[in-house]
Amino acid sequence: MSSPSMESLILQLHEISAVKFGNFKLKSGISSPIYIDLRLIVSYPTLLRQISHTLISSLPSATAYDLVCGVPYTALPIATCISTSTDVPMVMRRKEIKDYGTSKAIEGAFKESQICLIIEDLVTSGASVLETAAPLRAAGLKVSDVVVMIDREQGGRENLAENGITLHSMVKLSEMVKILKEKGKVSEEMEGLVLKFLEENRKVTVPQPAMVAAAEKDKVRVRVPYGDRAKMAKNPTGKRLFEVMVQKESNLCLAADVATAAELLDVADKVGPEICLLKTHVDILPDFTPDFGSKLRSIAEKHNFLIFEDRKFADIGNTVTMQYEGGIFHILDWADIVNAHIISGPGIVDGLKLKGLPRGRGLLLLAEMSSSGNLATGDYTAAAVKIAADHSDFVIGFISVNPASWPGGSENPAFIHATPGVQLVKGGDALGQQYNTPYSVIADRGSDIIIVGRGIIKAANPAEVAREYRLQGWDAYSINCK
Ligand code: 5BU
Repeated sequence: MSSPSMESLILQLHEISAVKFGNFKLKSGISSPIYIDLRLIVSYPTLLRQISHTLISSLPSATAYDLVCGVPYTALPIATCISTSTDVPMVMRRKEIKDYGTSKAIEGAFKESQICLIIEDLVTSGASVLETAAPLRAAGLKVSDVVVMIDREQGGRENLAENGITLHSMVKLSEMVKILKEKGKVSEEMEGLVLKFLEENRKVTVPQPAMVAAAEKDKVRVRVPYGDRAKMAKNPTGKRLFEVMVQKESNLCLAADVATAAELLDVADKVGPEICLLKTHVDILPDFTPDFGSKLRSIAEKHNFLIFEDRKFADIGNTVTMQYEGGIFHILDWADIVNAHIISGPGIVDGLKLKGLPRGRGLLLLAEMSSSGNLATGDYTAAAVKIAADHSDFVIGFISVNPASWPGGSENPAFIHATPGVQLVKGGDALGQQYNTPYSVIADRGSDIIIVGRGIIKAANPAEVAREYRLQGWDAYSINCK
């Protein structure tokens, strides 16, 4: 039920045209019958004060926090207003960090392990909240709650819960429209249009109650730190990978699925500082030349990352020895790591090991896959675990999706788990790929490395976005290590 003060706020937002009805083209290209622009509220100090008050009152009384942080830019004045009226200090997240080696991502005075409440004006997918949570968490702050003025009910709540953040909203978009209709500000027809729009644009159809996610979050899985696991690994490449992860505070692997070798080398150099591993599909590069491997290796040396050719060998042992070493790609010469299906039985590992082990290379076994309807499940996954145990000198770990769910399968900490199908929000593509978030992959599903392709390479600034993924991945790892 809405309170009279809430109704008055909503009426005022409508009055100042911060909420408009009609036919609007959104940034995403879709047409919407409602448009919300809360940047306007800075011009109405009384309203801003009322909003800040109502926002804080909509939090459950048990919510604890030492600091507040507004998501730039619209929520910054709201956070400031909350901070001055409640006497809770504020921190600010820098949106643009020119030289992130020296500039601070978070401004303000704070101590590690303090709890920071995020303040936001409007949540759609939750992506901007996640972009603010990542550097806060990376700076050692705890983030578990966000309070928002308006929840557009388009998957934000679920996406945030996937990342261990509970969304509290002052009002849901559907409730707001209902109030405006009751007060005669919009017609029944317009209310219907907005509700229909919301229904058609709900990204997540099965809402996961935030309570469940919060309870999940409390089930802390203690994990062996990567540094200790480096000492347990028998294979030199497996050992080095763990060491690089610790040195660079990165559990991010870039899936460099770009159109040409030239582009690949370029993105490797730009994103190199953020990653522990770079994954290639060398057979998609039309301009491959024999010096590709040595060029990529010098970039890998410069930025201290390893190279993983996602070749997915699948044949009998004798054939894969030739595919690994020969052909035009000479994968053995430049890839630290390759992977293999186990469909053909353990002979494939013997074959690859014959060539790879003398060179100190490592192998990942495909124990699970990220695509929908794949057959690498149950007994197949268990068979991969068994083969790995029998070849722990060469096998460094697995391609996994949910190793925490394997019966005892992720118990040997010498093995590393790398997971594809990762983006900042849960979802999928048109061809069966399924995405989970860095937090859910690392913290909930117990994997070690996030493999990210289009989430980074299709971004306007891949290096900047890679940094976000690195921070989120590392933060999700650090939570369970403490
Ligand atoms: P994406 O753009 O983040 O969807 O790219 C994922 C990459 O991981 C891509 O190179 C795939 O070939 C690779 N991948 C995968 O998506 N799923 C799997 O199960 C395996 C590899 Br194995």
